[in-house]
Amino acid sequence: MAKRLFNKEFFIRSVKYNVRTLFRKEIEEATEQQIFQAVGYAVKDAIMDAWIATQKEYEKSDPKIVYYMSMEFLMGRALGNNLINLTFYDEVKEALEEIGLDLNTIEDQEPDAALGNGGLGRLAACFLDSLATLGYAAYGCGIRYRYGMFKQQIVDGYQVEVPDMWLKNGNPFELRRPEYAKTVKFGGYVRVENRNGRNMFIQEGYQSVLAVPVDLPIVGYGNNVINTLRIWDAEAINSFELDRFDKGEYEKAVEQENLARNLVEVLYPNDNHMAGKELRLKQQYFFVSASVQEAIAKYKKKHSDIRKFYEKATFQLNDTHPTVAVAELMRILMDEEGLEWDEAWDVTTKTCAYTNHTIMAEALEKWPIELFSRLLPRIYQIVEEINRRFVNQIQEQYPGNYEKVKKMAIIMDGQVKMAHLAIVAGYSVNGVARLHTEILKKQELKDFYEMMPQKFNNKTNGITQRRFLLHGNPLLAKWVTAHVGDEWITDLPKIKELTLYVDDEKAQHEFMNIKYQNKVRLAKYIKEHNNIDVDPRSIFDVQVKRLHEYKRQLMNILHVMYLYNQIKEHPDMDFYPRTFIFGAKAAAGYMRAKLTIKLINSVADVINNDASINGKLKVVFIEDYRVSNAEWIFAAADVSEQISTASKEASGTGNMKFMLNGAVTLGTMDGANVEIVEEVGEENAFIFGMSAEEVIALENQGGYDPSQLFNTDQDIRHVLMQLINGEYSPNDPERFRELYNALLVDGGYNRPDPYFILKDFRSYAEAQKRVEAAYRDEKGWARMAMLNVAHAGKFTSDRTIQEYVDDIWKLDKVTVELPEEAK
Ligand code: NBG
Repeated sequence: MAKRLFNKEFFIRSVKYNVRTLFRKEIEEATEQQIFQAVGYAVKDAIMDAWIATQKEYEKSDPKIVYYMSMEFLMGRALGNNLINLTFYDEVKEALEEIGLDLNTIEDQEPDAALGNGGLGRLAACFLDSLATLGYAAYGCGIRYRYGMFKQQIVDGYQVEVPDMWLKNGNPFELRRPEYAKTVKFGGYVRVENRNGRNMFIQEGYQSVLAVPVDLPIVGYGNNVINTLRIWDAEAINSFELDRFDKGEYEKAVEQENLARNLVEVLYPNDNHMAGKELRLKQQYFFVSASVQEAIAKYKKKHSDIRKFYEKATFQLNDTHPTVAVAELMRILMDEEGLEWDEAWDVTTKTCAYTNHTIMAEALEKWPIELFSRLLPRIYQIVEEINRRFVNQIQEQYPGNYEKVKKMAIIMDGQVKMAHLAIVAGYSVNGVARLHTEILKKQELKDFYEMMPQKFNNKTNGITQRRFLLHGNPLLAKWVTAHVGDEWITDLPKIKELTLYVDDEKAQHEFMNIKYQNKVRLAKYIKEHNNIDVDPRSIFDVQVKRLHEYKRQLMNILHVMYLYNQIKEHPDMDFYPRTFIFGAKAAAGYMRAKLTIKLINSVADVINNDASINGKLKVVFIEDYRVSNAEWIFAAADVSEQISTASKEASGTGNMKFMLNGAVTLGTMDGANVEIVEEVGEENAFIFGMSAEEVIALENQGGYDPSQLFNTDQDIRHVLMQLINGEYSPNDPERFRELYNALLVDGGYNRPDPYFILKDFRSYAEAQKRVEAAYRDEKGWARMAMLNVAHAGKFTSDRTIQEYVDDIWKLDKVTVELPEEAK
């Protein structure tokens, strides 16, 4: 990989200059935040030449572009990652040291760009990294939320949400581009006017808002390619235009100001759950309309035949959130470009592709037609027509079968079903792991699969090794490079050569020592943030992800309660010290999830302060789990908890980050765990619990009766009783009754324990026993952990993106040369 030249003197001068011009200070007087800003601007400078060169190359060679449309991009911090991908992280670190600055401290000043909830948003971020690194022309299209994912504080064991003011100090990497602003219209009505025999649809009486693009550079690794994440900000249309178009009505002007202010104010903090709020639909149409307008404008600069738009552009819809793109594209093609329905439909169905990320019913987007048609009157007309034609098609193919129509129509029971719209109008529908795609085809989307099987395909998720190994775990990254060379950075399967060393005692020793160093680093973080002492020699057993019932953090903490009971009952029992680490945000309105956080913290309080168990067991809840601290957490983990109810976790991507960092999976046969085990071998993971098939079969029977378990299994009963006898809430014994009831009375879907926590409990506890036994065998464990690293090759997002390119997008590869003077 070509390393770009780094000019140290120039860089240092640039940092000093920035401190002066931005803050009127010398370096010695500047605050850490100011230093971060100055360094950030210096790095953006270093990016600029390549960013310009990339744009020029795209203009010249005119490659097909993928527009990755997503409500969420969970980018994390940019500084360290940009330096890594520019290939001069170490050089900058050194240069800064020369002037008395520490790069790690500076990195710590940067707020995470947390414009996403969890896996779906982080996947989008990994995809952008891979697209740039592989040299494909891509735009991320999203929203510049003024407040990203909330900051989580733990107060008295409870989650408290604090607004995330990530932009308060400014963002050195962003570039505002008002010259490309677009107008987006909401509400009003549609007037039909016949002009020269053609019906024109004219939206009137609407409110409009200006969408202003803000660009962030996406640095490819060592290849001079800089792609763009374009996030849209909202502004009121200026009053001059108001005068002209809206006759200066004061109220209207204020309304438009408010609309602009509210529109991009905040990210809805729901993971795998639909908010159903009017503002959310507005956000969706806002960024989609602006992005589609932009894509068309870009195409028209070079091409005159809009009927061939799909040859140069493709829209990937990240879940159903951007699905209005389908109708917006139809609208522009017909109402503005003058195409007939059939022509516009041909273009649209060759342009749009849809990724499904979940089968959770509560996550499926359905909008009441009242709301949808009021907010987007012209778009609704188009969706109605798409639906009318599709229903005709169903009836032709399945004459007299009204069940099919009821199940498949886009508009039914007063609602617009966004997934159906995306499938009907898209040329590709993909799931995110093999098992998930199979469940889509055989269960959730069975009818659609039968009608249009050619659209369905699988794209197992991946992660970028550049952030999650090279940046997040420098010790291990260096060690891997020393053993197998550095090609793994852009060709992860090369890491497989590590298998040569798994039985080598020296290598095992070094590997375990690196893990130990990383555990020390995390232990320090925990001491600083939680004031809990944890022993880096204990097993670090980690579950970090969004808090959701199907992910079963409750099962994990119930098992911890069970272990504690065991230790108390048998004080002399042989027990390998364990540290159970949790990190999770709960959606602000998700009461049962929030109560689970309180339970984890309450259990932690009791156990961590019980001197009688000699520190054998520790429980830590890491506050404000996010991308930046995740990098450290993965690096320090021994055991990766991936314990969702089988069939519910579409893929998971944390599982892959753990694997790459040498943690062993303790999990169910769900999502991508299935493929992880396939790669590394079942003997190098700890698998337990019901299979997806068993879960689905049991669900179809209406669930099961956990009272049997409660009555016959003393240990389970003991733990459950502790939820309601005040063991962990002495001054409010009823506090956790809700969790007890969910497990034994009704946990949703009108049944007890809908996520089969108690059903899988014994099997889980038994797998945990196997973990403990395996960890005692130091060499065996080292071997197993190393094999996990060695077999992580499949799970790079570079592989995933190449599959999207080959099977769906059909993009051309681009190479970018820097002009002489910029080299
Ligand atoms: C999530 C799934 C994860 C998956 C990510 C990325 C949603 C709707 N889905 O299992 O729960 O890894 O998407 O595909 O957030």
